[in-house]
Amino acid sequence: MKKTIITMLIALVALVSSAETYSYLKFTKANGSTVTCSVAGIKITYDNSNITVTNDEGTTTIALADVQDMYFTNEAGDSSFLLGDVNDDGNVDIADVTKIIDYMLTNDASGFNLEAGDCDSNGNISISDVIKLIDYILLGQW
Ligand SMILES: [Ca+2]
Ligand SMILES: [Ca+2]
Repeated sequence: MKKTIITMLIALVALVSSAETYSYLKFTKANGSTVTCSVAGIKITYDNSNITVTNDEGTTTIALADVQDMYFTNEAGDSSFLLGDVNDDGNVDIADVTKIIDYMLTNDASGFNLEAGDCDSNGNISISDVIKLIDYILLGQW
């Protein structure tokens, strides 16, 4: 009996120590932007069309239809950027295409949002990001 209890305690300790703790809850929206919420004091509620996250920092409301992905992470990351909005002006347009090409030619990253420019999310900036961005501008979807 004593041996069983000790074995169970060891198993419990192992289970607790292997469980990961995360610092942030992150949402990816349909337009590719992300919203990062600290899990400190987090409370999540749903209503008909919105998800509301309340934490120690305040309240964030996101339309459920706009949520593409939701996951826990330890990366604070950039709280929000618009995928393809390379020049950070809030719009995805031909000026962003020009900016990516400029960056590829000059390697000058000033005023260039690298994260937003990696349209195919492969970790680097290349001609495939330009193609993807042009496709998005023409078709309206990634
Ligand atoms: Ca832009
Ligand atoms: Ca890329």
